[in-house]
Amino acid sequence: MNRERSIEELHRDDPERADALAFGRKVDATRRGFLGGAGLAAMGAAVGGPIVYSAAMPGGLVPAAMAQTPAVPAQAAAPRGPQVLQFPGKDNGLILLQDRPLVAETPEHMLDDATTPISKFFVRNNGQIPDEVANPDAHAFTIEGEVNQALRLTVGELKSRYRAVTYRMQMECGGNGRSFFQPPTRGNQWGNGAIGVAEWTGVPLRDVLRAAGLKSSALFTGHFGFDPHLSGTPGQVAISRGMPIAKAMERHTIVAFAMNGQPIPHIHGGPVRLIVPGWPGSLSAKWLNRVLVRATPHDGPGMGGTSYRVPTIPIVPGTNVDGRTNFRDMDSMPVRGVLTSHANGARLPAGTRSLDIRGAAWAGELDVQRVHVSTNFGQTWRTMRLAELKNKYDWRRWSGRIAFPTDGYYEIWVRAQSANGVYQPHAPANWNPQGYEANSFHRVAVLIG
Ligand SMILES: Nc1nc2c(c(=O)[nH]1)N[C@H]1C(S)=C(S)[C@@H](COP(=O)(O)O)O[C@H]1N2
Ligand SMILES: [Mo]
Repeated sequence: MNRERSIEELHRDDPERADALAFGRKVDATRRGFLGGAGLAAMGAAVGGPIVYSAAMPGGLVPAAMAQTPAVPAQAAAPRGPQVLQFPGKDNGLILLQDRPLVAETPEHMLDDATTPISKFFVRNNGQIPDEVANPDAHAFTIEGEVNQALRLTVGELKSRYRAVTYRMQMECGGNGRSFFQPPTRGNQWGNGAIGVAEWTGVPLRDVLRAAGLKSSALFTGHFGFDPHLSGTPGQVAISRGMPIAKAMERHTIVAFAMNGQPIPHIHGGPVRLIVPGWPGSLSAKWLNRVLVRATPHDGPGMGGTSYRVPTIPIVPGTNVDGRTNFRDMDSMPVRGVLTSHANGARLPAGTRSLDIRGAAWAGELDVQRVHVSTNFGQTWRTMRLAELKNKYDWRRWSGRIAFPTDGYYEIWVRAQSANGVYQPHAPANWNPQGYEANSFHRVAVLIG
């Protein structure tokens, strides 16, 4: 479990406690940010042991250990703090972010498999969960709009008439990391766990589009699923997003019918869904029943305004803007790395002097070229080993060994660098009203002894 809270956030909730925890005494604004000897001792007590590299600790930093709240079973009376998802086929430990619509996150340490098992895969719904179709192979979807010949295909026909491919690919929610924004933004308060990397089997969307015949006016897609709107209003669409035709024609964009070698489970959009790897997960329409090819950008719910859009000119955090000007649609997801071998708050036996660690890193359209780990608040960084990719849009699994000079409190910081040289930032940048692209370092507290 990992919910880092900034000093501002802690101050907003309980300023006295925040000061006491961070500085060991009440402070006035001028002294805030300076760690005295008394403050350090108090902070060490709060995190359970001496902070070994305290000399390198940035002033005002709230230790990762203090930001964590253990998840509790959903039915227990717990008005605050995260709850655990209870859902058939899902492991214990996924964090329930919302009941209606159902939204659940995979905590970073549960992303330790090279291929994310279905039992650990995050869930994001915008509407109701639809009724399950009785005969999956008889379920049909259509290709309509700017095509020569509209096409209606059953899942059975999709499987028998087209050649399927299987790739291990990222599917990451556009809002992943949102909880790290300051000031907070609206939407599900994801940590870094709105990501799953499954083996997806399906037919390239471009093969189906070509069969329908794209007109020269075909510029954009719009995707529709059969999940009812939250309100239950017939005909009202829960979410319908679309993409430029070039991404639709990319060979890894597929109409998927299998996930990790089995029919896509109902909760993940079976019998058939789109997988649009490396771009916001909202494009990967579940319960697919229609792809509309358009001559203009799509305008379904989830398009326009500040939805899945980020500023092209940075705005003052907290500003109320409508996104109509100086915003662009999101495309590739940003670079992000996580530690998966140890959970935030892990305790290690006294005398532990080295530790094998591992994790994952990904960067949407781009490859990851480096993963660095620091145990001294970013003073020095060690380069981790990267595993091979199975295919484009796979994630980079990484591993390495770190050392600890003495017992005490440490934070393992992970930062990845994408192929264009860009590192994850210390704190999320380019604040935007709906909290997209928050990709700051992953911080994991460990206590030795
Ligand atoms: N029909 C439909 N498709 C959808 C959604 C939805 O609510 N309805 N949610 C989208 C969003 S925002 C994400 S992040 C992914 C989540 O897929 P998952 O639940 O399989 O993890 O599905 C996308 N496809
Ligand atoms: Mo999403």
